Amino acid sequence: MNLKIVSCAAVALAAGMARADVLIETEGNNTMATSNFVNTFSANASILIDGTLSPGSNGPLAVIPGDVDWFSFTITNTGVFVASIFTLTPPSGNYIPDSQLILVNALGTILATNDDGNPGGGSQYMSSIAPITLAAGTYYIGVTGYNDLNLSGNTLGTVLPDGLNASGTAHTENFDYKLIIGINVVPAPASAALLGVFGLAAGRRRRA
Ligand SMILES: [Ca+2]
Ligand SMILES: [Ca+2]
Ligand SMILES: [Ca+2]
Ligand SMILES: [Ca+2]
Repeated sequence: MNLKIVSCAAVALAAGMARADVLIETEGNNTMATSNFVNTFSANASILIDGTLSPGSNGPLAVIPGDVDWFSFTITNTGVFVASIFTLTPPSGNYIPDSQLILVNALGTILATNDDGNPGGGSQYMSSIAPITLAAGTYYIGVTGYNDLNLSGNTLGTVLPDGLNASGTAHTENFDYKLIIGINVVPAPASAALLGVFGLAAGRRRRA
């Protein structure tokens, strides 16, 4: 055991230099209104969410929509957000797990969607949301299965997930996942304003 590494890690944890938390998904979270609330963030954070996406059914008499999982979080400052979803469920026969992700603000405006961003080269059809700057507020991230969002490639989608494909059939995705979300807070407006004042003063000095 390397005692130096252990003691450094202990110091880092004690100083609050890094935060990592795990959340286990709780059903029913199929709508924004019934989302699993993750946390309120005022500092950099990385959260791991463990969940399962369950298939709907397309029976002869009824269609039961596929599972949709919503998670919500609040940030108290402007922050840069990222998300990636991985599966540990191996391909089976012709089936390869195929996720879709969506990021929505509190007004229901779609900010980002992704189909096959495939972080880290895992299953080829898993998703990721590239760094996006968010103002302070509450946001919702949704996990669903192909092709609930009617996405054409990785273009920005226009529909909220309902567990149904464009043709009205249920998505039948069936996999366990690990959803990683990260938030890095950018300098608060007060700090930026202060920098601006100093910059202005410096500029005036240069011109004098
Ligand atoms: Ca679920
Ligand atoms: Ca669900
Ligand atoms: Ca996909
Ligand atoms: Ca749909």
